[in-house]
Amino acid sequence: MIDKQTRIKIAVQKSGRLTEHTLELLERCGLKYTRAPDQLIAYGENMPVDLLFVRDDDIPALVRDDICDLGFAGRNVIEEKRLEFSANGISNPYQQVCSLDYGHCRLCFGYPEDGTLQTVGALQGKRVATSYPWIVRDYLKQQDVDAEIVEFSGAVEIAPSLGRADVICDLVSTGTTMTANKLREGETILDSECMLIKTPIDIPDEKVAWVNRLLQRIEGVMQVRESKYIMMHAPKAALPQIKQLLPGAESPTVLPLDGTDELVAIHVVCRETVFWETLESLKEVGASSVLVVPVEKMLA
Ligand code: PRT
Ligand code: ZN
Repeated sequence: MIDKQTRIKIAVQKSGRLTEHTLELLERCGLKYTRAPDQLIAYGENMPVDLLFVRDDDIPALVRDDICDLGFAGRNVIEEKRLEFSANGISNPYQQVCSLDYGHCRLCFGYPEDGTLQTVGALQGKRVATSYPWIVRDYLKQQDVDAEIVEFSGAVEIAPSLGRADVICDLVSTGTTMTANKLREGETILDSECMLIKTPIDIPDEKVAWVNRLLQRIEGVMQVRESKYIMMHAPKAALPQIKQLLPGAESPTVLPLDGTDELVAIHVVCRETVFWETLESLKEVGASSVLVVPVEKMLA
């Protein structure tokens, strides 16, 4: 059964666009768990961690109420619920720990292609269909536009053709859905990706070490995504130029090479993508035998 005191509870989307990436991230942090089909809780086998599988919309409240210590959800959902909590007098409902570079999308206005409305400025007195009433209302207020919000829980794109709204404001990733519904993408009001949130309440002593360990591992997994370990031989004199060429590099390790005083071996971790152009530039300043290998794990 759930041991509230010592086991970390993490809210994960049950089935949707964030599920696979989130579980993969947790697995890369070393978590092993068993999940029986249709079960709402999975128990960690090698860490005191339990996963609660829920709808993404429920994740902010589970974290805010300290039922879960951590939760993974899109910034769109986190911000929408934050504004709703705030309107109900609850400030700082959760701590936003980090963004996770998956689940990317944007919350955008969509204008009917055959209509005259083109910008937010023209929406005075018009109807906007959205699943994000708090974010949209907040944005319109900032723009000094008084429009009616028509709340839709899904299929927002069809609201204008049903005559239920004049424009929409919905999530877009490729843009195909808007185009298919004869809508032109307009202003972006929020850029979103999956985020990790944490309970506003201090984590109890019994759990704090494992929570910190998990957060550190998540940071490590994020860092190694783009990181590369680069090895090369180069003239000692070219070291300053080589350092400048390497994106996001830490201090390189410089090792002597047998049989030569001029050449050295250089090993370095780069935290950004290494392009072919960079390798070609390294060669131009005298580097040879350049090897670029992916980094599997990193602990800062
Ligand atoms: O059941 P549950 O409530 O958990 O799931 P859900 O249906 O609410 O969410 P889900 O799985 O569709 O999305 C989860 C999260 O993924 C969202 O909250 C976003 O943070 C993120 N995400 C990324 C997206 C999209 N991309 C996306 N394209 N969420 C929704 N869409 C929809 C959008 O609403 C529109 O209908 O996809 C359509 C547009 O896609 P394109 O590619 O045609 O532009
Ligand atoms: Zn949802």
